[in-house]
Amino acid sequence: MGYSYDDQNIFAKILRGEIPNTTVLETEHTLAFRDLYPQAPTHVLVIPKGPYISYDHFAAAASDAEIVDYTRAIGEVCRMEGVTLDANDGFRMISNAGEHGVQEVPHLHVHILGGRSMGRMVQPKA
Ligand code: DGP
Repeated sequence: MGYSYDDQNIFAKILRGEIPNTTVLETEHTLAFRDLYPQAPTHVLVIPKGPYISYDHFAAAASDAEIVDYTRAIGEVCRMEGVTLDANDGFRMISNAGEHGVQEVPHLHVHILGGRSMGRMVQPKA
């Protein structure tokens, strides 16, 4: 069983310019844009431009250049949004994967959430 990327997912369409987005940062290998349904004053999604489904897929298959670019872009977005610890009270980074992670869009994305306390990381099981 390997990784099977669906190039009809919403973020692939955003990368192809078929769906508009509110871009926060674009680099050679990375795009960051505002979540359509923000759950905090800062809610930015950061995605690699390459066809990766999840963080584990990206970590295994992406080039060193893509991984460095993505990692630095995430930090840069935090700085641009003013949520870094040298400027503010911090943020939460989330990357959901698959069914157990409750991932809606099957293209790797990190959520950067900040501007308020995000509460406990995981809700207690009902
Ligand atoms: P996840 O559940 O981790 O796969 O999160 C997917 C996120 O993508 C969710 O917070 C809502 C957001 N989203 C879904 N469709 C769109 C879209 O068309 N544009 C933008 N900017 N965000 C979207």
